[in-house]
Amino acid sequence: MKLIGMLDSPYVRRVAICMKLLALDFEHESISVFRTYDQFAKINPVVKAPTLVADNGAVVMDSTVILQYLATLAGPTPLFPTQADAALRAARLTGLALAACEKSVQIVYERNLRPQEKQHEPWVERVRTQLLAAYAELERELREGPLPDTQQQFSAADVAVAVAWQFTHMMLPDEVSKTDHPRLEQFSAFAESLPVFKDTPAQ
Ligand SMILES: N[C@@H](CCC(=O)N[C@@H](CS)C(=O)NCC(=O)O)C(=O)O
Repeated sequence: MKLIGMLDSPYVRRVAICMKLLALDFEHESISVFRTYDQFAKINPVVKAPTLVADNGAVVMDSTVILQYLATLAGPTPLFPTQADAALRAARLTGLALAACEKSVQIVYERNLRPQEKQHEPWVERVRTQLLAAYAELERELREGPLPDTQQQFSAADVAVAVAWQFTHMMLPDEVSKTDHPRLEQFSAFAESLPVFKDTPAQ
């Protein structure tokens, strides 16, 4: 299997970390959807990161879809809880973390890809409000629910939360206060200290 895309994408990073936690054998090709568009397009003409090239050559995109497929290759694992309450909490955390990633990416694209005179501040303000709402909800969830103590206990949802927080602060250091989100900050610091996160750096 090959995982295509750069680890500065939270979507690529969450898949790469989960693949390592699943001990799957894969090659990682660090190709940019922007700087190496044509090279990426030869693998996946839609040019979306992450892209997974399966062992039979099938090309699959979207981090959640890729993880859904990878779950079928794994035996029972804490990464993908199946017990209803745990699965529901994982779904809630994952949805919030992915919304936070999406809203962060939208601000980054608006700031970096659009000429300044074409940037639309009411849109950025709306996205910023959504970003803050996602992190406020995540902070509350992390305060109320259990968190993993070891790398082996991580669910894909825990990975998504940690990766999202790191990504937002890497790309938009001033948008979301760390002091207003102490549980997220503490959980992120713990996750980023673990071997699998260190071995899969965003930058
Ligand atoms: N929902 C997708 C989002 C993936 C995504 O937007 N990736 C970005 C890189 S961070 C990308 O491919 N950008 C290029 C584009 O959208 O044209 C997922 O979960 O994989």
